[in-house]
Amino acid sequence: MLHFLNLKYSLVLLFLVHTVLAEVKWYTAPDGNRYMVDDENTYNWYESLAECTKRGLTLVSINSDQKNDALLTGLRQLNKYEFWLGGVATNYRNRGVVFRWISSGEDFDYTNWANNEPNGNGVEVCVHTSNSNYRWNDRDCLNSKFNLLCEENPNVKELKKFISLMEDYIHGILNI
Ligand SMILES: [Ca+2]
Repeated sequence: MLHFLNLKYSLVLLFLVHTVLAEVKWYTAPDGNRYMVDDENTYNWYESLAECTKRGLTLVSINSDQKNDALLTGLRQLNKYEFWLGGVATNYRNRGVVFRWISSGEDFDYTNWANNEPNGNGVEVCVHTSNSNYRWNDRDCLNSKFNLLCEENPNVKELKKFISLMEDYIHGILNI
């Protein structure tokens, strides 16, 4: 009986430890965008994408100076610098290396590459923030471990806005 109880308490303790380790933080940037961060554990790019996805989120895309500045306001407070972004490269036979955002499928328009980056020539395929200036580097997706950063999928956010507008519209028509 004692043996059984010990096992039970051990399992409870294991669960608690796991829960504490898996704790993530949320913060709202000055532009209203919300981000989820796990700065204790390290993930490769695929694990980061999976962690975001299973929470209904996605890896972050940065398509303007304004979004970049607002995002970095929060990240600087954590004193952590290396986060995977949702940028990924494809090496096309006729176009060469093209970087795009995984949440939207859009090619990079805005960029914030570090000096002499990207230099991966389609071998370093995934993009992350690096150093204290958070400028971007292309890097091997599988063997590099960084912090986790997720956001609500911008397309899902737009869709929710659209559905809410439609609901208001229909309620207006039906007067309910
Ligand atoms: Ca690189």
